[in-house]
Amino acid sequence: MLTGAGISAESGVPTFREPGGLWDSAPVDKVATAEGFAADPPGVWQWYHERRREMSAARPNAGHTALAELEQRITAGGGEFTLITQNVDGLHVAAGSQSVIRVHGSLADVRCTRCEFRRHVGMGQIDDVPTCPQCGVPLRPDVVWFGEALPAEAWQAAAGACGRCDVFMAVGTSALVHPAAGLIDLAIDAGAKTVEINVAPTPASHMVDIPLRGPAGEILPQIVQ
Ligand code: BJW
Ligand code: ZN
Repeated sequence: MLTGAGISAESGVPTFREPGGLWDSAPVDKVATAEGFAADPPGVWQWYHERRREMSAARPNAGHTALAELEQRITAGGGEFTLITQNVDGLHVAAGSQSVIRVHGSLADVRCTRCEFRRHVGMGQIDDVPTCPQCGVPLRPDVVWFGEALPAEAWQAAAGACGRCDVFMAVGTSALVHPAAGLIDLAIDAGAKTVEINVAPTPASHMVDIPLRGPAGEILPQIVQ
């Protein structure tokens, strides 16, 4: 299972590339690259504080809950279920999903731009520009920006699961951002039955066996039923 921003849309969390989405109001190279952060830590933090505030008010929707239930059922029957998410909002864990691989990090975590310091800070209010207690430089959100490698352990686990799965679903992702979008190809190459759930077509739509058009919060509960 690969999820993207669309699964959280029905919880009120904005997506990136839809009209009116996050990339309409923020320049990607300024807020989602290491270079942009180095040039203006307060400006980038301001944008992330606003998103953290939005996320702290968001609650899991029927799509998140359905995936948690699907996992419970499959594992109770002795099967394997892996939820790979590109989302940084924490809503899958809040919904009760157990096996969650976050390939783009988490907005509830910060890390140092110089040393190995990392801390879970939750979604509550933090300093305007938090600094590292070990070396004093600005801390950054522990998310993956463009041009950065995905966390190695998470990526290996995600690629491994896709390489041995029988059924693969891509839910609420534009399938444009790599390497995450390449997980769909890995699953196809592994011979998996593939499903896409999305309100709009994506580059993956013609690749999957079953493209399902509609909101994840409606389709996923029906699949579980
Ligand atoms: C609904 C719905 C509802 C709405 N129900 N559906 C190969 C080819 C081309 C480019 C590259 C490539 N390999 C690498 C690249 C470069 C780049 C990339 O992919 N660029 C493309 C955009 C062109 N990738 C990278 O830079 C990655 N790093 C990398 O490759 O490093 C290489 C390296 C190796 C070794 C050492 C060093 C470097 C990193 C990518 C990081 C992405 N980060 C972001 C920001 C995270 C932090 C934050 O949140 O601020 O991750 S960008 C943003 O996009 C975010 C998302 O996770 C990601 C994916 O977006 P997502 O989730 O798909 O959202 P949307 O908005 O695009 O789509 C929403 C979808 O939902 C839509 O389809 C709607 O229709 C649908 N929807 N409501 C169902 N109710
Ligand atoms: Zn440090």
